[in-house]
Amino acid sequence: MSSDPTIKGITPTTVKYDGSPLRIAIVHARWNKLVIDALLEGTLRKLKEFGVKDSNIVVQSVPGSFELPLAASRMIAGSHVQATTNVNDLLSGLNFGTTSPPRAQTPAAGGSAAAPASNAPFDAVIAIGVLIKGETMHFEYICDAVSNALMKIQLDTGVPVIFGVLTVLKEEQALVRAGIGRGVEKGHNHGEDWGAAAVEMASHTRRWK
Ligand code: DLZ
Repeated sequence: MSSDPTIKGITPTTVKYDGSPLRIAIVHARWNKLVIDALLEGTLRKLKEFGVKDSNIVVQSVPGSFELPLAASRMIAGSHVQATTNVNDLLSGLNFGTTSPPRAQTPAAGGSAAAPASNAPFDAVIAIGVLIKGETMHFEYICDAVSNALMKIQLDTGVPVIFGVLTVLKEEQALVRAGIGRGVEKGHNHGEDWGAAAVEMASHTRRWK
């Protein structure tokens, strides 16, 4: 085996995108929760790093990945959808198997210190799911249906839909892609890339209108 560094992965952009005017929806499945929680944490952390305001992030869970396209589609159609959970409270409740210190609690959405909720259309939707191959053809059908449907939604609506769906053959592959691998290699949290992709694509599509 070669010890050459891998050429895989995204080249970071040199442009500094500003997330502060953006409104972003996250829809996530609840199957394989440990990995989902880590990916959600990475996504939220990156959105906040780019300056996306807590009050402009709406997180909606659905049962499984098969439900993601409908949720993404309805979030885009119903821009009035409001957050029911404060992003920082959500972050502090996530269980993703790391030893991060607990995060400071902030007032719930609608509390006195919360920024006023916006009902502007979403600039991007991030769909997060973890599909792990089992013994049947279930995996293949769901992967195919979900990836095609999410692509169709973004092309039909012009709103970027970030493909945050891991389609893995083994559990360990999912853990490593969420930065919580159990071996020496903890891996990289792909949620961070999805947060950054959402801010970049939302910024582009605002200019392309
Ligand atoms: C049924 C099912 C199976 C077997 N595996 C997964 C999975 O690995 N990841 C996931 O997100 N969802 C899974 N599901 C649930 C389906 O996505 C869907 O929620 C149900 O079939 C109900 O429509």
